[in-house]
Amino acid sequence: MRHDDPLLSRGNIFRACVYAVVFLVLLEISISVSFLKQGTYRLLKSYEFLKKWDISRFTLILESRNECDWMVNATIKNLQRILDSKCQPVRVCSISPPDLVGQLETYKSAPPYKEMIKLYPLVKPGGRYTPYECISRESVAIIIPFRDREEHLRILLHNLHPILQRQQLDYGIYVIEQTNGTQFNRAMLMNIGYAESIKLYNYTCFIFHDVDLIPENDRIMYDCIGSPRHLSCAVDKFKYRLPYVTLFGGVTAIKREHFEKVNGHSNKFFGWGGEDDDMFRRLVHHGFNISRYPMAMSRYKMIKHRKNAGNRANKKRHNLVSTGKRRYKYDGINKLLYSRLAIEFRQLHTRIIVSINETQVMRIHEKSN
Ligand code: UDH
Ligand code: MN
Repeated sequence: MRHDDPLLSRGNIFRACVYAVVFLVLLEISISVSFLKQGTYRLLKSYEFLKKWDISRFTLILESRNECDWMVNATIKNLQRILDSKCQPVRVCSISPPDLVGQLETYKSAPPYKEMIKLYPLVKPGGRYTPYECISRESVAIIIPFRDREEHLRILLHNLHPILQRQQLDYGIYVIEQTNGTQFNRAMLMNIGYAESIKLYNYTCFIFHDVDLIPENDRIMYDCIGSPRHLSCAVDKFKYRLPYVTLFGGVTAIKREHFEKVNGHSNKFFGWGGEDDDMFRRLVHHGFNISRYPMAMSRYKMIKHRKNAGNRANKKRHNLVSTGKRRYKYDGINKLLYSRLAIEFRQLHTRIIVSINETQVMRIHEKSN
């Protein structure tokens, strides 16, 4: 055995090579980690832009990186979707979704639920949907005040789900059902829909939707803008004309922060009529302008129906509307008295069954606040 130069022994040379390889591997890892941090940081920064609606910048930053491994480490909750879908949706959904068709033939009937759920396989239990191809700008809760209109509901769901999916919305459909025995309270049910849906998901936009109104155009976007929007302006039942200019019934869209600012709807309107006029006044009182799409676009069909016995015209409605202003502060979502009897996550909607005690609700007054 030759041991004249131990430094250059094979063993040592081999060891040196191993150290060099290990060193290079570590160097590579540390470079990747710093790149990763930088990537995550850039993503965080871009998310800030997103929040400020600077969407082009957000898209740009994401597009400039083709690989998505670094994104996998982003910890932002709202971007979980990118991760879940293996980095698929990197773009924020467009303001004008690509698959919209405009004027539509509406479905006037609907298959039984057993058949219908097969038509909408991407809808998750509770009537929830999140687009796979892009990141939605906001989350929308569709709130439907409801009692004893099962067929209308089936037809509405059959019409709405495909439209909302084409609109690329992150949405959920909530049917708020009032039990029998009291006069129907549409506005209070919508308040309950707001209160219950935000317990389930961070909704930022609300669409309050009569069960019997079917949109005839998928460009009527079910999203929220800078001011509350009245969507159902031209209804076939009224010969596609606006019955009066301050009408705010049927289908409306309101940002969560705006809805909260006006304390939601009034809870005091039992029976038919007045609650939408009260809401219109509330919004105007708080400085909002109501916006509408052009009449030619915002067309709806009302499914034919009679007045329900549990929804008699409210004789007190004119008086309630004219004295409404003094109640805005305490009559609304900050004082909601009801019992939730059930919550059911059905295949194409969430059903929330509530009972309302009219005497109790009417008794709430300023001093109790
Ligand atoms: N609603 C129910 N069940 C009821 C009452 C009302 O689900 O018993 C809900 C439903 O979402 C409905 C909305 O409240 O779309 C508005 O009630 P409505 O449809 O009875 O009111 P609308 O103003 O009708 O549309 C007025 C009576 C029309 C009579 C027409 C006679 N030709
Ligand atoms: Mn109706």
